[in-house]
Amino acid sequence: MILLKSVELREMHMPLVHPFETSFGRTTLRRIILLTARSADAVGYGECTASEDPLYGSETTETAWHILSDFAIPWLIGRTIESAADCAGILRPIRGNRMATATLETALWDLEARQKCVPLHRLIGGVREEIPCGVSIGIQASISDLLAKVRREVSDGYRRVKIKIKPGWEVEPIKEIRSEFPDLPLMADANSAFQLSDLPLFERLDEFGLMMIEQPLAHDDIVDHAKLQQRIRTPVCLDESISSADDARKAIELGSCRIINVKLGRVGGYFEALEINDYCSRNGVPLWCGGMLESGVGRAHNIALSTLSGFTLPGDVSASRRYYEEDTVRPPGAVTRGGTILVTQSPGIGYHLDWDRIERATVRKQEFGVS
Ligand code: OSB
Ligand code: MG
Repeated sequence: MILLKSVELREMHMPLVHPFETSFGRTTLRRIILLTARSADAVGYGECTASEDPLYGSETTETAWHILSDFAIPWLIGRTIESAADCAGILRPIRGNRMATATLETALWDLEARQKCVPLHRLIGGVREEIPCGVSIGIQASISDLLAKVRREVSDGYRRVKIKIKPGWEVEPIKEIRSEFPDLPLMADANSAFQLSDLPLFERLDEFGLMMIEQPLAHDDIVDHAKLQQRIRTPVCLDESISSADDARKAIELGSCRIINVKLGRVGGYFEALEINDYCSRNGVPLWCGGMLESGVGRAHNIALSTLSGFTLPGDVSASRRYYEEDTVRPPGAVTRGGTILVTQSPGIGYHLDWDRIERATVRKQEFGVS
């Protein structure tokens, strides 16, 4: 049983080690919301995965702050729920805004795990003690910069490399990587930068034996993706288009994708992610855990999610030092020589928050309590 007594929201400013560029833009500074949830007997942490600008999805750090502070938190505070699994149902009347609601939902799962003194991956039914890791490499200034990055990640042991593509940065970069690394598990993420009329381009990419192509077409489309998937051999993986288990079912029924990237924020938290895991496992659709340039708390949640049975492919869960010089948790998440992360066995998300670092990064804070 959880009686939510208080919640603290804080916004942190976290500079990235290198700018991260995708087809929709470039990020140099993350504005990250960290949520602390408290009951009488336990505490839990959630990190908001909304971006600074409404370019990946419609949410932003600012809209998430509004939805959390004016709706989601007031709806749950002072309430007693049986378990964290009840949170999603209470927040369901809020349409969209899933990254906002996931911040609170995931914090309550962490709280329940700490209350029960079990690791979060055990509470959600995870089956892995070690997770395979991949990297996401942003658009670079030149092909030689890109090749240098790929060499570094391969020598660090990562199990697969994903590169970001956009019109004009697709065939050439992939061709060059392929000629140097013929057997590397390689994939490309377009973040919705193309249209069905670009079919000839996708037919060319078909020759490079990519593991998959991620979200080639519109962010809210599953119909054109189905037409595209019928015409190419490379598996289509959906990211932006999947906000719920129902979306996953429809995309699979239509043949819009053969693989799904699951992000806790995009789908509203663990309850929905678990439903997607069940549905996709029953239907033989492999999953992997996506990333949103999370700091340590979000990264820890991604590690827990990656232990679920359906998450059989390496995810975008990589070492924190690729993004942040100073992370919000201690020790910062690291990757083994074999390109894996060893799952911690401590209660909850299993990492210590670095409050000194968090305080220095905090630019605003708001407290909510039972009145
Ligand atoms: O589409 O997967 C994406 C980062 C920001 C927004 C969208 C995406 C990404 C990534 C980075 O690919 C994944 C990571 O956190 O390493
Ligand atoms: Mg993506």
